[in-house]
Amino acid sequence: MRRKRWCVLAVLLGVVLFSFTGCGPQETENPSDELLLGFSQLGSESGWRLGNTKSVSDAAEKAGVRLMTDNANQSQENQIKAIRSFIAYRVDVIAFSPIVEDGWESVLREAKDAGIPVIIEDRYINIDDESLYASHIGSDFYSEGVKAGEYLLRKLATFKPERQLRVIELTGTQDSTPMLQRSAGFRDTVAQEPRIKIVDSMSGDFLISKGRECVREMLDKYGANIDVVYSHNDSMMYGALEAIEEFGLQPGKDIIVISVDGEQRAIDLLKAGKVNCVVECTPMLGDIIMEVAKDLAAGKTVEREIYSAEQVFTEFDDLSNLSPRGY
Ligand code: GYE
Repeated sequence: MRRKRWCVLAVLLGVVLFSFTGCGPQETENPSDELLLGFSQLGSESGWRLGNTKSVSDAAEKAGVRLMTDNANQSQENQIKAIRSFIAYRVDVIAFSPIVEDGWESVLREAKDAGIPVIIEDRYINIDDESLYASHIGSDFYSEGVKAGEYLLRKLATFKPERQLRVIELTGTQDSTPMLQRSAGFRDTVAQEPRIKIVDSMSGDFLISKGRECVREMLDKYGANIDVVYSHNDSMMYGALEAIEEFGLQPGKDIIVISVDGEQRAIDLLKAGKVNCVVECTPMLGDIIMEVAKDLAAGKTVEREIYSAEQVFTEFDDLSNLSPRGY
């Protein structure tokens, strides 16, 4: 009996020692060589965002980078808390996708004081002290707005000269970079054409449900006097299509539909004639983030601004050979 108790004690002691000496199953791969990256994702509002989160985690696994992630559920406060916890944990590099542009100064100063380099991914920040981040990796949202406007000018040229196009705009999250820049690029491009008028603009917060609500409201207000819906992302566009169909109109024909992102579902709708133009914005930023994070951890200088190459898909293009979008 006594002997049995000793055996149990010895086994327990062994287990305790095993875990304290760091010989547990996750630790066998020499943790000191692996870079630890803290990644704060802003939320899960769209297919684009889910694709972006997956791209980061797949790339981390491929690159042998240990990832500590947090999803802020659309709250800047949560993002700031997550970044603070990465600092407390002493990660090697921090990457985050900022929900809005302002309000990052103090937390980034804390990261700098702790000697942790920061990568801004996807959206931008508005900051006086540029030394508070090392690199920004993402899209040129202004040029996405320009491409949407250029498509509309091309479409206008297919109508009789007296034709006017009244546009309603569905904007993304207030004060986020894609919202500000996709608006500005589009406006600057169509401003040269008096036959194109932006009659209303509402924020759908990048969400399907809000896109649907906004378009319902605008159709009630303007009736069939809407010629174009310009949506700042695919999700809001899916909601807009439902509202247009409910109203008894045909999206893609009665109302011209333009969207940004380029999810597979949006491309399928473009091929089906329900959408007229989809501007690409790629969420596949994971590999480049890992590359830059490794360089930063190795003390190398990195590029300050890394843009993705992006295209535009329209009803005028041959889309038969387009490879699967992957998001
Ligand atoms: O277009 C939208 C997402 O910041 C580029 O955020 C991103 C945008 C994207 O939710 O779908």
